[in-house]
Amino acid sequence: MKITMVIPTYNESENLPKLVKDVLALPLEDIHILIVDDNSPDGTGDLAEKLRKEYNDRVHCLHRAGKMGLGSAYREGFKMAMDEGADYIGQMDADFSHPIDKIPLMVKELANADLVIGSRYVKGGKLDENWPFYRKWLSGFGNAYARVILGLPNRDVTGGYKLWKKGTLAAMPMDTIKSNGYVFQVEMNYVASKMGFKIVEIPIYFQERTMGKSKMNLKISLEAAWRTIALRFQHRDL
Ligand SMILES: Nc1nc2c(ncn2[C@@H]2O[C@H](COP(=O)(O)OP(=O)(O)O)[C@@H](O)[C@H]2O)c(=O)[nH]1
Ligand SMILES: [Mg+2]
Repeated sequence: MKITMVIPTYNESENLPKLVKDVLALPLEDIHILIVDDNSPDGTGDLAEKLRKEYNDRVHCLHRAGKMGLGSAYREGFKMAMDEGADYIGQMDADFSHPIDKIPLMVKELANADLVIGSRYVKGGKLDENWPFYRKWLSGFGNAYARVILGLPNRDVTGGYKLWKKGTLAAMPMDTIKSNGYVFQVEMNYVASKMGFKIVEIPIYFQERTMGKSKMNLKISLEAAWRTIALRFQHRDL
């Protein structure tokens, strides 16, 4: 059972070495990492190459010319992971917000599901306790906004911690998934749900990064706000 965790990076040199070490130390025999780097100015791409050599090709790299967004990084990364024969394909951030020790449970749950989501909004799930009230509110509001507009049954629809079966991902109409920023997560969730895939959520504690900077910005938020509404029309025939 080959598992490939796809990790998009932009200026994550402070996080990447420990992240790779911790993921590959999990008690999962055939777990791999695919780093999708967008020519990070801080040298994350070179670091990824070093890690690839250090870990004897359990680390794979996809180098892109420049910052082209999270959605497009995942689209390319998924394709490469599938071409390289992964059975399970994961998505996770490079900044330790997604608890690595939950991967084995996600793998276990995926045996009886098409997609597993690490969820902040199911019982037992939680947002960083140290986040100020407005950040918690914004996250909760964004999630509720997307759930209501799109009528989604699962709880965490904006999160980016996911594990897909190859068959699920291969059946997703990727050429119709147009989001580039973080709303890509919502679009994938929406399409998977409309296609009738079985989605299971497991609770996670989402910890805010301690190193590096968030790439969230106003442009990404606005894309999320309007595209959430546009998604209803875009995928009306599904
Ligand atoms: N390759 C690539 N990675 C990105 C891009 N934007 C964000 N990321 C990565 O996506 C993950 C989530 O981003 P982050 O800034 O932590 O978002 P936040 O948690 O919402 O503040 C991190 O691993 C980032 O390095 C991008 O345009 N290209
Ligand atoms: Mg983050």
